Amino acid sequence: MKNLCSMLIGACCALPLLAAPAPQPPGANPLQLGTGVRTADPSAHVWPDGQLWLYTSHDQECQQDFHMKDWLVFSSKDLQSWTSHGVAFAVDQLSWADDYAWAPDAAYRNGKYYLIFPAGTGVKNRQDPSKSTKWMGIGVAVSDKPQGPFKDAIGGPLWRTPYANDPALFIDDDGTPWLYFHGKDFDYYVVKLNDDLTAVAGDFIKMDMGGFAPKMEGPWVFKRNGLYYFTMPEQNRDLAYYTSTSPTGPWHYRGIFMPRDGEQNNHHSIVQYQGQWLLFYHQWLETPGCPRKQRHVAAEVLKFGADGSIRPVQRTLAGISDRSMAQQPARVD
Ligand code: FUB
Repeated sequence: MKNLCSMLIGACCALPLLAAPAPQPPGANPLQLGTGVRTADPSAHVWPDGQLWLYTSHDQECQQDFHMKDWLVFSSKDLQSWTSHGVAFAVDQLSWADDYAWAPDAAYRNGKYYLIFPAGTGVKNRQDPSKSTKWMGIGVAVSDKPQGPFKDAIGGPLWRTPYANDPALFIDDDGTPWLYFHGKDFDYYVVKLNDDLTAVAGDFIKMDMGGFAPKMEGPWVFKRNGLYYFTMPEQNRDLAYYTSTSPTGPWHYRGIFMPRDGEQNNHHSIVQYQGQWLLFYHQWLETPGCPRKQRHVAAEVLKFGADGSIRPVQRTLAGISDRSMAQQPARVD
């Protein structure tokens, strides 16, 4: 009897332990960027301080649509713990836009840090698009520090027409800044910027996508072993890529490397850090207190084949938490 009692007590004591969720390892998905903070559209960069910096969209509480108002910034030395630097920039700092603080990008150039961002005004009428007044353009904000404070570098958008959203700035090895964006009719364009990134310095180029041009937002361009990669979410969902020997194409379609997870958008960036290639993206997750899934930034290790192909990437819980393959972090003084 005594044995039975102690067995029952033992079992009862064990139950809460069994029911408790496994602790999330540092750096696992979604990234631990702050309690209750909803992040999306991550733009990852490595700056001269040796840290990885993340600039993200900031979804509102239990967001139903995309009326976002500011952008957030985070940094990490080891991809295990993240420092939140709060709001990098906000639409209320703009005289020319008051809404649609969508997917940002960032750049370091000539000792300054730049936030390249889409913002807009007006209302989108989803039932009758002919009644929409929504407009979006691309702005540039500048700071002496990666975390800001940023200030509007132009006092207006880079241009008003054509419509522009989701900027991705790629600075080539020769220093040329190429700005890719999602433009009118969901096509992708690229334009060269001037040296201080505050004006266009060439024509808008509607790129040759090699005969296959699925539409949508969120381009990201990088270069690896002399090959340019144009990556984007097909139909805003499946992460796919093209390659070219030129930053302006023509592009050769290479396929999908991260398929959709349900009918929700995705938006990503790709960067090399401490010897590993990393994919940052957002997941839509059940979020306590919200009636629908909300966006949270996550990350995975990205691998390449010998032919330069991007290997298919699974969404994992562990994400980039296993740092055993990474080189030692660069010393930061
Ligand atoms: O976050 C707002 C919009 O949703 C982005 O600009 C798109 O890329 C999609 O992620």
